[in-house]
Amino acid sequence: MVLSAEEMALLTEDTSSILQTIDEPAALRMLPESLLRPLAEELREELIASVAGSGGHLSAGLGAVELTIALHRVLDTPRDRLVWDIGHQSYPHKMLTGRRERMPSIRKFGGLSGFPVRAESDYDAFGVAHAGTSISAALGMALGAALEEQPRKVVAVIGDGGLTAGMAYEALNQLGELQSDVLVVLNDNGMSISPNVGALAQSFMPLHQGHSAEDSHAFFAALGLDYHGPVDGHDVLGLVRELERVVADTGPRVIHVLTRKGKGYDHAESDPTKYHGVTSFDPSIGLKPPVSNKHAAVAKLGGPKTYTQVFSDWLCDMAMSESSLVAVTPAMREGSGLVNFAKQYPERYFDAGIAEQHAVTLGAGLACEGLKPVVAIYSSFLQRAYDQLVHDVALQNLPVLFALDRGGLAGADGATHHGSFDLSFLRCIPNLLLMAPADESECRQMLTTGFHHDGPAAVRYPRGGGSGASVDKALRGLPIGKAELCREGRRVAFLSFGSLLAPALEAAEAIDASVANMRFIKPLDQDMVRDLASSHDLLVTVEDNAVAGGAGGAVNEFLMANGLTVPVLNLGLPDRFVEHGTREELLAGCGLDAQGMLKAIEDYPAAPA
Ligand SMILES: Cc1ncc(C[n+]2csc(CCOP(=O)(O)OP(=O)(O)O)c2C)c(N)n1
Repeated sequence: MVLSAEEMALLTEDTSSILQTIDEPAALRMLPESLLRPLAEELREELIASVAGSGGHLSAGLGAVELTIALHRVLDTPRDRLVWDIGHQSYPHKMLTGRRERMPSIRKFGGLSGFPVRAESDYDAFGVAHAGTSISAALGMALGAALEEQPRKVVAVIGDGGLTAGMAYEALNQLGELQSDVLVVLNDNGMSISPNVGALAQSFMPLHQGHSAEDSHAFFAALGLDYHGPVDGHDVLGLVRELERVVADTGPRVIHVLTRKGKGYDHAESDPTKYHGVTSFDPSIGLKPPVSNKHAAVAKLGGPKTYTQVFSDWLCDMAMSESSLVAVTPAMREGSGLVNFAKQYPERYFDAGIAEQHAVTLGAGLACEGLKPVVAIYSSFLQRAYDQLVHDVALQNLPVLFALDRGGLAGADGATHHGSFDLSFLRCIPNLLLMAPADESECRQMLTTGFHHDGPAAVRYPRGGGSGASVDKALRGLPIGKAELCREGRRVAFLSFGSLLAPALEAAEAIDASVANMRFIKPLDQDMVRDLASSHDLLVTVEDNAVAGGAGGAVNEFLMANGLTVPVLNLGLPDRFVEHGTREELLAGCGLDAQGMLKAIEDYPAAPA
């Protein structure tokens, strides 16, 4: 490629980097068109190197490199509003909007968020991470701009996976009616985290083989949107030209952009699911290959399992003995540990798409027919399906088991993904059996307990591993509503709900306190609470959930209702959104390690002397 003098001048002597000259999108808009392709190459290379160092979301960003450049080139961001759906594809956007230098800090405590956040940058028009919100937010912005007579453009970028979320259709439906000035960019790579599901995804599928767009056109036209495309999402110049045309237009319109997830990094292109979210790795060899069979066997025997793996094993074991077991996931086959089950029992496995509300009511329907549905769902994603849980499952007392992964602080994904509120919003629902395991073995027992319970049940467990407790292979349940006294001490009694039992025990050692593993948030072991209240000077409740309305609140309510007047210290998550970092860092920051617990007791006005 021959560069003009002007272009050469841009490549300063000490650097051949175009990317370094782009501190803000305004500079990208000044760039000669001929440098857009080399810029895309550089951006992609730096993205790979950056995520290889920091860990984080990779495949989606790789697929959105050209699209991101073209959007910032054509739009006048941040005056024009660019709304990402989910935002896991926004790393290139962060790199072009003044945050390149801080990329190594992404998802680390005190560092950049892994998702767009309004407080982080003016270019992050809307905070996202849960799918399907972009078109609603964009429509709201467009209506706002119209009312305020602001001539700005509003663009929502949503993936074909994001477009399986019901909310996206609710928004499209209203957008088509109001005929507002919103451009929807459909970034279609045929993938969610795993291959995308649903009838619409199937009708998009032929487009990837270069066939006609008639069905997609008809679909969007029926909703009142002008359809443009499909366009090649990796031809940056073609994209710029198409976007210039479509952006200049007004009204509700969609541009259908075909991309490849993982584009430009062979490992990610051939296995985009594996590279969807990664830990740090050597980019020259990719993620570590699976350990050899011999080593895998050793790891299997001795290595600690994550709670997700414990659930995964339990599900397959239980399915073998119970033919009525069916499993439902809202698009989280890998994250929720359903890969083996899906392989072994494909006819009993249902991926509902990114559709938590539908997934929960689907479970209710299955239960009506005598099946035993297990709905595996991240705690924070269940937030969206609250009414379905109350109205469709609990009110009808249907035996649906919820396996809630990522309960409590989830770590690097941050505030949007912490399961901080589930104990609060679940324990007030009648009929629901609610359990939180202290270790991996108990998790398996609770899943069994919930499965055999004749009504709705939920087991909430944290991200990652536990104490490494060896897991009893038997499918044994627990007596419902019975806690376990783990340590007998004096004066102070810890009542631990869930995975913080280990630090509670450590703190108890230091002050010779008693410790109960409460196991059940609902029904509460009232006898245990009564006994501890009558024999101790202070009760300390411990949970990896918001103090507001949490399991400790259940203890307080019981004591008050029975006129028992012992001082109670409720330890749990504070009344603020907790940032990102490692789970250990965040727990310590919330005073939920052993030292923090001891300090809280020391500072408590009614602590025994
Ligand atoms: C409500 C909700 N459920 C599940 C997820 C987990 N999740 C993150 S990315 C993703 C797939 C998104 O697919 P798509 O929108 O097509 O983007 P791509 O990664 O393919 O670029 C899923 C299911 C989420 N973010 N929000």
